[in-house]
Amino acid sequence: MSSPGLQGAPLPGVARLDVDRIRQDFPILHQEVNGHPLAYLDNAASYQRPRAVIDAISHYYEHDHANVHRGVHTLSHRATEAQEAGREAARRLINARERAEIIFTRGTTEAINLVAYALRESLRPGDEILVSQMEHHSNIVPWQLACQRTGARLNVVPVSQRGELCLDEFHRRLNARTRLVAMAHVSNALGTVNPVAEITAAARSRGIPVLLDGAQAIAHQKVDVQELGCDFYAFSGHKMCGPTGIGVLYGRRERLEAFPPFQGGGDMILSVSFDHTEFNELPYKFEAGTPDVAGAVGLAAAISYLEGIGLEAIAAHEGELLRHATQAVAALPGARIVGEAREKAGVLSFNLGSIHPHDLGTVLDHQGVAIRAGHHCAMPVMEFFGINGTARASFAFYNTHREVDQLVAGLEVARRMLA
Ligand code: 7TS
Repeated sequence: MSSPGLQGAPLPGVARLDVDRIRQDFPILHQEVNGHPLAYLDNAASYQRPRAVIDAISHYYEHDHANVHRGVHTLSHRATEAQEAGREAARRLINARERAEIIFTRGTTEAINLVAYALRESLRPGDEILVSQMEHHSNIVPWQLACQRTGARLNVVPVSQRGELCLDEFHRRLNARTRLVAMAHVSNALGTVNPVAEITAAARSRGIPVLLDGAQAIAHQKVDVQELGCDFYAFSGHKMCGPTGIGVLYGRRERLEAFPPFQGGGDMILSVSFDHTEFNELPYKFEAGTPDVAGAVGLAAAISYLEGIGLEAIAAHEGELLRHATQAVAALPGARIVGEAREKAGVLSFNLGSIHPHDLGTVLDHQGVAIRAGHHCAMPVMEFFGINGTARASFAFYNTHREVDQLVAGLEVARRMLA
């Protein structure tokens, strides 16, 4: 899917964000770290939360908490409604057809594991799961586990030196043995936005289901699962201003209905005897046990917050920050940008000469700049680029150009100290 405005100039008609005002909503951003104003540039790992999300969770615990579904009393009804409002918000955000297609999970990782677990039933020796070389480990290892049990194998679509998916290789590798295509919508290590609509169209024309790992896309651009035509879409609350511990697996109804349950327990059943258990309808069939109701409340608040700002304006602002940071970092002596795809989201991975990324991260932290350093749980793509890891700055809509300057100034210090 192309992502207008992610890297180019602001789109005409897209309002500029009032970032100073937005930052007032985020209590955590207003602090000094090691004697410097905090520049939080580790958003690909986890976002910060606006007060609206924190307040919604507190309000829920102060007024409405009880266990869901099984209760006849008022608080239980309120908790059930709060949980379902979270589901409806997630449905609306990604334009799923119905709420039953929204399964709450602990996050992207659990969502992918749920699909991989279900697929074990039908995988046969010689079957293939098509992934890309730029996947996060959580979109590799669950498939490896499924393959180990079934004799199926991974088929890996390579990336180019720019960090783009080799599309002709994708088309060549999509074949009669492919049982699932599992791809990142946006790469966390490179920032690449994959052409997921084209991927999905090609797979679906052959009846092959597609799972998109949306962990890095969901807070950066408008996602419409019907338009994308994917069968599964996974994302995490904490990567979109919501709480940790909650995420979503979207699945097409017919795919989910064909799946066996993931975990057994309360809420996922209609009736249980020692001879026979009848499973609940969607989505509850996949939600065993007491759910993370506060998580669903926080997720709903996060979604409303993001919608209030507008995903187009978010994409445009992050695109400007990325362009600014890319130019400034690339101009530093010895800089190597890792991931130069034409379509990128707000992720800048780089190395500076032979300085170890961890050392860069430590020196930056001393100057109040939070970035991530390492392999970013994407070791195969690091290996492809012949490196152990990168320093990675990742941007959110509440980041400023001043913070980009602080990053670059910090890198200058690191270079003088360590080069
Ligand atoms: N997929 C992608 C593309 C990701 O970036 C991540 C987390 C996950 C899956 C897993 O998400 P979780 O919420 O279930 O943990 N990525 C990162 C990162 O880049 N740095 O820390 C976590």
